[in-house]
Amino acid sequence: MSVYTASTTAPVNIATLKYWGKRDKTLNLPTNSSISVTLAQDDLRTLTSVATSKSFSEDQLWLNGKLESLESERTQHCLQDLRNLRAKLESGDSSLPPMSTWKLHIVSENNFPTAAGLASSAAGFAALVVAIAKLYQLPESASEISKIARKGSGSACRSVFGGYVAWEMGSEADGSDSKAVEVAPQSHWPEMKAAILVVSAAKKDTPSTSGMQHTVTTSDLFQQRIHNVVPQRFEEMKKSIQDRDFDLFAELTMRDSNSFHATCLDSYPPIFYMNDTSRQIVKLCHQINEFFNKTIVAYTFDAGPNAVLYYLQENETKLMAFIHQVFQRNSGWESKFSKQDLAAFDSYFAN
Ligand code: 2P0
Repeated sequence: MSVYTASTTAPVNIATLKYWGKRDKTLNLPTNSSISVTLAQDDLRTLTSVATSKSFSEDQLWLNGKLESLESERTQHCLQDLRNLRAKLESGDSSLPPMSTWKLHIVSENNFPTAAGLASSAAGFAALVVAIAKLYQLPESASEISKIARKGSGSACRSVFGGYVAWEMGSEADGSDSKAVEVAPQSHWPEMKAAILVVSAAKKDTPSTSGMQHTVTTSDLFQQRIHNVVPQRFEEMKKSIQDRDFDLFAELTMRDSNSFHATCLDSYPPIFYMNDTSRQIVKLCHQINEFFNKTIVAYTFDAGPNAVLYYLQENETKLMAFIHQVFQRNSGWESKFSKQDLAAFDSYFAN
């Protein structure tokens, strides 16, 4: 009996303009548009392989080597949408094997440690949906496929693309215009780099899905954010990427992280994702930019205390020297700094 297979990888994405709030919980329709930068696939990605055959008796998923349930409503939503599209194809071409009625075996693995504190759901759902779309040979565009990944997890729609990605919130009640689009490919701005500073590997105490709904229903500041802040910032950030304007990109990214965490703090009772170390990193980044009299680094924090820093390759050593100096860890960067750099940082911190 024939077994048909397909594989794909999907990258981890980190939002620089945050998605926080749903206007429809079942369809994962957001209250604002968002933008993300994809982390390099060689570093952080989910690899998913799918197989289907008439002989398979049930849908099965192995996640990082463990058999997991596929029963969640979100996963079922994605599988159903993909099967419906495949069934439509089959109804127009009787030579196609009737895969839409067969069971699926799915094997998925992340190449990044759970301790990095990165949400794996975005890359995971994106890889799942893209792998099955490939298996089914669906002709739909990546943006169309992103709408299915969105139903798995909102931020997953952005991981269908690499590089710089926008998730347009859309306005239709059925979600037909709430999709990811490419702002620019990674090759447009290859000097952009990201570093993750792991502050804590502990599981976050307020999950994103319930946290954002709590903010929507209790924060006054949230209304200000979605109506008066994000729409303009969305256009400005896209332009900063298109123009490769790091200064502007960095400022918008830091402001948006602060704005998102401010709405969390303004929720009632408040939600705290950042901790003292996170705040120390925020302060440090501003100090670094002040020290160099130039914006060389931007921070952003998701629904947890870990920092993601964005910087240009040319500034990597300077930036890491500074961070190393402050946190005094065995970072492996010691040997890369010049004596002059270290002396300059020493005297800065001595003052
Ligand atoms: C984002 N986050 O834009 C924002 C910033 C966390 C902070 O998307 O309920 O896991 O599955 O749609 O996508 C985390 O939320 O939530 C998230 P669901 P998701 O990346």
